[in-house]
Amino acid sequence: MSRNIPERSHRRAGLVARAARERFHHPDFDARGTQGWKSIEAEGKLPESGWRKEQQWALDMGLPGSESIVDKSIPTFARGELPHFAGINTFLKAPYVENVRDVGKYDAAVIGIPFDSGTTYRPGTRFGPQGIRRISALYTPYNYELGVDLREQMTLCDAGDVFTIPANLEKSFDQITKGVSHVASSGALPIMLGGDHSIGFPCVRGIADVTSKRIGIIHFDRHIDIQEKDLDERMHTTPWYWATNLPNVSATNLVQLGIGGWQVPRYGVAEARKRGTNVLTIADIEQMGLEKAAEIALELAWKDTDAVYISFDVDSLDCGFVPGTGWPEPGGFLPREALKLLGLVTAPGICGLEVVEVSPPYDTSDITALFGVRVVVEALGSMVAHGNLGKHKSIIDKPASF
Ligand SMILES: [Mn+2]
Repeated sequence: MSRNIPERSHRRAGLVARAARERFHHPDFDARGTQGWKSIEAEGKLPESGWRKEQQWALDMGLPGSESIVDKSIPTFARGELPHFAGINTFLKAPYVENVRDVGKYDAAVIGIPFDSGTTYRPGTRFGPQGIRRISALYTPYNYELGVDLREQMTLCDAGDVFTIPANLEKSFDQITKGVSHVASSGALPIMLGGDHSIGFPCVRGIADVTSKRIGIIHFDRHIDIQEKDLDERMHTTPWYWATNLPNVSATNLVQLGIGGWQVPRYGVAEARKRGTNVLTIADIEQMGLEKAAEIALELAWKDTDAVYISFDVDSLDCGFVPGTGWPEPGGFLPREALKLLGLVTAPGICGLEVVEVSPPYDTSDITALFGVRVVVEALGSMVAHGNLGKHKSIIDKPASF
């Protein structure tokens, strides 16, 4: 409370200082109503058998620690989550699935797509999967506010990278589609680490190919990315032109969040108008609020569709938060806005997720890559919290056989 003149006069009168008393006088405040308290309570209800299993596995694989180590759960060779600075990095130190035929044993599979040949300005996103994996080592599988522990409540693997062909967009697209189709067919949720945004088309095609059902897309970006070609090729400015040409993907189910600024090509805008995509700018979202924006996005993406795909371009954030990206633009989302919106739109379940345009060579202190990690764990955490991870399996009715 403010220290105003009457309080001072009380003090002079020899009364107990009101400021000191009133600081603790909030009759409406119920600590147990806060998220902080509820989260503390919720943690106590989470199992820890996954963690115990990992510790035992670490001892079995890495040898029990030396005599002087008091904590007998510590192995000689680092295995699993700890220490965060050690180990061979997969995404979130999830098991590396060397034989990709085994991905179906997991609820979700991370696929690296190291590809930046669709870039029209800054390159470097071919190092995106490595950069994201490396800083993902910083994370635990537990989220305090959501009260979820991914290690206890789901299984995740890292399928490694798709073999892309830097000199050839089309061959790379075919490789990416085949890889995504394989993972989607296995039943594991495909999570793609880009890579520039040109991968949006082959990734969606990979899922659309293995289902007769219709797919909506929620796209976070500053850029509209729906022109037919750029520099005579299907570059990272074009994915939604091609994706919404697929027979079971409609532009009217494409919801584009955060578009704006001075880097949106007019050809793309004309195409969006022609096809009837749905755009909410930062100003639109700010005005209506995040909850309403999420409701509208879900309504449009799920209208007459059976699943929704999420494409998250990290440049949808204000460039101050994502220096390591291909086309930085001021005025985008704040990180906490984007995370909240992402959590809301992934809550009902999704059929795939891509996080694109992380360019480690331009990054500072890993912050762009770190946000890339956060996009993935936020989506998984939200689906786990709402019990909707795995719902996408029901749409796979034309599994790819390789
Ligand atoms: Mn973009």
